[in-house]
Amino acid sequence: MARAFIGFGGNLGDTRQIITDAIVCLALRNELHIVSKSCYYQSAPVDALGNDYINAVVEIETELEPYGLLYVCQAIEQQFGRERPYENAPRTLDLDILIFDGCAQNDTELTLPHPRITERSFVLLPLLEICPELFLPEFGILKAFLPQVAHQRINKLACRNCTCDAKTLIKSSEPPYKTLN
Ligand code: PH2
Ligand code: MG
Ligand code: MG
Repeated sequence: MARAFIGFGGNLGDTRQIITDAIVCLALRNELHIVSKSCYYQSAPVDALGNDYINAVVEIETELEPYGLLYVCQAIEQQFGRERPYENAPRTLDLDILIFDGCAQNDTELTLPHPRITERSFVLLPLLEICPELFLPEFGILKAFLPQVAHQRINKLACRNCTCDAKTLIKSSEPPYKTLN
């Protein structure tokens, strides 16, 4: 089983609800299970237009290969109406694989670990919330980068299902949520 971290984000529509529902969709997949989930964080768009973003990070264990997980993530984005009219356009839902085990690759479709993990408070804070001592060979101990993002405005939100594990999350989420075919 591989351990991976996925970043969730969005700034179009009821993003908190969308992320909550999307995590349920992810949890329902047979090929993976959710280990932990961060709270939700609100921040200004970085190098992008539109409303404030809501972001969260989820830790999973999976039998999938990195590209298998990428296709699952893209399918969930599609379910929630993701459109790509231009680069970094406002979006209902964005799923980014941040870390996949010790995997290091630089493909056009999928770079691992995500190259900007340490530069963005909206990734670093939720990631460190669920894994405070995280170490990556490419970057070292991640918490050492906190001072460099300290100037970026970000608020941790009191969120729905904030501390639930995946099973409780599924039970407590109000149907109907969209299911995968
Ligand atoms: N995602 C982007 C570009 N800018 N800004 C915030 N605050 N949160 C994001 O998730 C985000 C962004 C491209 O994926
Ligand atoms: Mg992104
Ligand atoms: Mg993306």
